[in-house]
Amino acid sequence: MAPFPHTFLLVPVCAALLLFAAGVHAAPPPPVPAEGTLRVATWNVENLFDAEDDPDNPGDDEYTPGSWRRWTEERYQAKTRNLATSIAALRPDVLFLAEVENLAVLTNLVRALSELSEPFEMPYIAHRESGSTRGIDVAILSRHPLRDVVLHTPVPHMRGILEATATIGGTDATFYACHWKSWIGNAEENIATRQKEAAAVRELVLKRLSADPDAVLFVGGDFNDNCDGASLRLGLHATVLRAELADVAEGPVLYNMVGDIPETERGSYYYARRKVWNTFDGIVVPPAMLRAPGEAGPAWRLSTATPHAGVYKPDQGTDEDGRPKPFRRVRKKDGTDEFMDGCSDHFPLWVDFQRVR
Ligand SMILES: [Ca+2]
Ligand SMILES: [Ca+2]
Repeated sequence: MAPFPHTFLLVPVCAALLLFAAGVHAAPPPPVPAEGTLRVATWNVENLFDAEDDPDNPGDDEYTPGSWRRWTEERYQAKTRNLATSIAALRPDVLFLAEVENLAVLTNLVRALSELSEPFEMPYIAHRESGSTRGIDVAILSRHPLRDVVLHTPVPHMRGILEATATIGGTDATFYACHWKSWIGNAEENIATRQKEAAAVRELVLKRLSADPDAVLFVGGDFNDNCDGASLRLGLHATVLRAELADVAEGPVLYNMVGDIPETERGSYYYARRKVWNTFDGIVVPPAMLRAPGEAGPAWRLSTATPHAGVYKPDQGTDEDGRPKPFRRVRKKDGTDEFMDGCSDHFPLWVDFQRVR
């Protein structure tokens, strides 16, 4: 037999072994986007604080070299490098971020991306300091210039909704970055806060769509509510079920792209205490952006490629059980401490769109 078939066989076997060595549960990144693709991703990067104590931000006191977290410059830079490596593998054109301390950590992340052995340039940053009591903000990184940056604050002392616009392929695209109220504290108050935040985003989206029914827009981030939760369904009017898009009695129903990810692969956050996967992260678009490329409508549509949406489990950010691996000091059950050297307690989520005109 000619040697050729053997060589052919050897490649997949080696790839499988490498995958095993890297941890069977991390997964290769999605395919490199084809020409004319817009890849939008969202990632809650879990407390991306620098190591300096900002006297104006009491929320950062947990993340200083002298704090229990032992948050040193070295650890901060190591976490940033892990995030950069994972983002470069995912190759988003626009990335929604949640839980960043300030503009400096974003600039540092952009620099880390450009200093990789295979640099990935995302030089444009949208960020505004929010009034968050935890001292964390939302942000947007982009390969395209961002403008008209506005922070909407429907609820005081929260992260707010960060809006920014980019002209991509000759069309304006508007991005709304979200990080709604968490589950910490009073449950009823939290639900009401999320509802208020969701309703505020809904209002911004409807305003944009009434000015231009073919508007290209993306609502992305960590909603702190599952993809079928009340704030998304009743506040934002976003669904994961395409059949529900037809119900337009209260205006257009938006589509949460999580609906296109198989249910067994949707988990982006693992709640260890209850041993359950959640999908708090999402990217929501107007229904017109789902139309087939041949139909009239927005210049950017959901990609017809397979797959076109997913949760990415990066090598650096996935533990041996296939769950998100954070980067922080943790107290173990036996009372000893451990420094986890991953990325975040969330996985990033991505969706591909394509230009149709
Ligand atoms: Ca700080
Ligand atoms: Ca401080």
